[in-house]
Amino acid sequence: MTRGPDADTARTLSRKAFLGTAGGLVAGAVVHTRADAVDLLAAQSPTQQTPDPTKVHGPPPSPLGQRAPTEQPRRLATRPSTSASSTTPLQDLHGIITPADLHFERHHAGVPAIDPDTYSLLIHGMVDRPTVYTLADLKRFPAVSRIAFLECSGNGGRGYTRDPAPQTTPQQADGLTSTSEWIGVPLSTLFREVGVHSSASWFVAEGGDAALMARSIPVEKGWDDAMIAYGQNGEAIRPEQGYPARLFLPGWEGNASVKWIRRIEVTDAPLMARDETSKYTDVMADGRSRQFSFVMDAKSIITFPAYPYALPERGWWEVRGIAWTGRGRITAVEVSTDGGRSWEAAQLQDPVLPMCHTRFRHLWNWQGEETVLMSRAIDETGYVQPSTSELIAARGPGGFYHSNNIRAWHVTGDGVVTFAPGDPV
Ligand SMILES: Nc1nc2c(c(=O)[nH]1)N[C@H]1C(S)=C(S)[C@@H](COP(=O)(O)O)O[C@H]1N2
Ligand SMILES: [Mo]
Repeated sequence: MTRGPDADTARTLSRKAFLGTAGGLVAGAVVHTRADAVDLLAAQSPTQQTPDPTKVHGPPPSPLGQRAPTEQPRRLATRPSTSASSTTPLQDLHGIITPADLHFERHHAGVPAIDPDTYSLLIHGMVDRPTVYTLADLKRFPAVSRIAFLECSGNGGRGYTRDPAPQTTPQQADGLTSTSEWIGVPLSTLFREVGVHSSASWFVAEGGDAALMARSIPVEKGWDDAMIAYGQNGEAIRPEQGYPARLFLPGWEGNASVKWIRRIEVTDAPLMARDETSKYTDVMADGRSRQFSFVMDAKSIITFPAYPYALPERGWWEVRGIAWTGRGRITAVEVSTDGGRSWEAAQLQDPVLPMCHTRFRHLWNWQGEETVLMSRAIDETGYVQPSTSELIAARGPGGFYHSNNIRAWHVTGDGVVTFAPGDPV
């Protein structure tokens, strides 16, 4: 039987199933006789807190489900302020979908309360028919669904250094990325409805929160795969994610996916708004700044084993993580278990979707050596996730946005795992 890494393996019975012995891959409690099985069931016996579940009926069905009380994944708020963020507990998740209540948050003026009955979206500017859409109007158009990541371009700044803090969790390192199924109306449908002029080259998206956040987007993205999303993982989009509707731009920096969207102005020039001039521009090594760097570069992070986990024993461990890219599909993730001296192709777990978190897995037989674990993502354009030194050489020491350099985990001979510089030795 394969046990999860977090399982508290009760080894009260004989344990003979190790790789190379009884054929099992992972150490577990092996049941050899009927007496062993009776012992095992007795070990699950009731305590004062939890009565024997085979002796009492449980509660009836309920209108709203709850997590098991022993599962308490939490977003981590960076600082208590209205212009703040909270991170997804990447190390606690399975698969690729982020439960909506754990989707990271980033907002510049708190979460507004917007009445869906009076909500509207105005599209005007270089169009034939300026139009106001209600939420019901938006929902009436043919809908699309897309499973895709959303990442803040400020994600991962903590790893953009040759000397990162060892006590950093995956959530703290890279928790400003999440994946949802987004449901909504393609912006191209609305563009056709209002008759966007062929001479238009940009559109400005404006949010209805107190930040009045505005971003200029090349009009091609609107025709391509942009959407006005009102659904998230099977339900209405959460208030934190932009209820009742947001712009969603697959693969592009989160900031441009304007939440609580209330206005789109089609133009022939960018607005030069605050969030595309003083912020969300990237200082380069030569001191100049890069503007409108929309696409998120390929990136990956090992989420297990990772700080604060400690490997309890030698043997086979599955190194697990996520990789993603704004340029299409992840085609490979390579894992090094020897500090970057050698790299092996990890297994990609289906589904592998474009612009979406992709799971990778790699079996590792740890024999108690001190080492460094690393992963690097490769996408369908051939782009390879850079080392920290490579990225610093290109971007200079002051990089803050788009920090997609390799992440690494140092493992001591005792199995203690800490965050480490993403530079192969
Ligand atoms: N109206 C509005 N849209 C916004 C923001 C905001 O503060 N106001 N924050 C942006 C930033 S910086 C990011 S990273 C994403 C975060 O989306 P999420 O909170 O759904 O994860 O929303 C973007 N859209
Ligand atoms: Mo962001």
